Amino acid sequence: MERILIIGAAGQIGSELTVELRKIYGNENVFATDIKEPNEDIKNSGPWAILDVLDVKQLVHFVIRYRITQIYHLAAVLSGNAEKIPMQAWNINMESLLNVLDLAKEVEDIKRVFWPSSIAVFGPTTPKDNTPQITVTEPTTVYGISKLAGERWCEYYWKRYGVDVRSVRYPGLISYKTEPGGGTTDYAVEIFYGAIKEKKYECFLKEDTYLPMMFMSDAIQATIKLMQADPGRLTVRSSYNLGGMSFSPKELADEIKKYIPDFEITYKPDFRQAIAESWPRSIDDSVARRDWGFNVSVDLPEMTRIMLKGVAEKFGKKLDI
Ligand code: AKB
Repeated sequence: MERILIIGAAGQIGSELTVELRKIYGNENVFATDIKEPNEDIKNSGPWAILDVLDVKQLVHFVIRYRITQIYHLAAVLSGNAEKIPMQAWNINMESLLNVLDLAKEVEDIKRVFWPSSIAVFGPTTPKDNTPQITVTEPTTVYGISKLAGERWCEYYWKRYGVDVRSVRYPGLISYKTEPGGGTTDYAVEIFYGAIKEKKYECFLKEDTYLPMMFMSDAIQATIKLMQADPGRLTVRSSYNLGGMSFSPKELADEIKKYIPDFEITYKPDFRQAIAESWPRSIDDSVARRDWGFNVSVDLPEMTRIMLKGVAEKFGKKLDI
């Protein structure tokens, strides 16, 4: 029987992943933890606790006490925020991962670890379109540097100690249940709140900035699929490229206008423009498709519809779309 620890369960990915994992493994077997309280659904449907992954003693105690067999370590400082506190972000992102990897190496019960990497491992010297699995990785953000170093550590722990750690390079993730915080791709979520609340949005990226994106349900399915895959099929132990869809702020705004014709978007690029320009426009995820059957089902029109409906409901509005 699996007993799963989620670190970062109150965040954008964690809040939805916890729900899905509880459906599969049973509510009582999925332990939601974070440094802040998760949402009511998570608190009411299964075990949760305040846990700081940087506190090794607390972490070890928790893992032993609840006989944890799998860890999903999702806590991180994202790209935009990390640029404001570079050394702190580096320490948080690296120390937390190394704490988890070391724990998995030492505690026999822990059979599998998931850790997310990002398209941020790529940089301005990487081919921008259909970016291959193996290519130039010279990130210019502290977040990207921490994710690239993290990938190297994951592969090292697998090769050197046999820690079964699995990872994907998430593109920008879009969801309405829990808002993201401090990322460069966050505009693609914020825009829906602007559209529903005020029929307008000021975008911090230029209108023609293409970035790879994915709807959260596809990201969650991919994560679980990778974690359930036969280890013998996995040829990448650093992190798998995941694509999804690619669009620009203008294309997304045009899609929103199909439902809200008087929606207005304006552009005021800030420091995140340079980050976005250093990342790929689209991703080649053929290796993930081949190794463990990665696929996506939500495209830009479908995502726009789901997001508008979901955000509208949050504000007590009903959109008949
Ligand atoms: C960010 O924008 O920092 C993240 C990411 C692409 O990893 N969403």
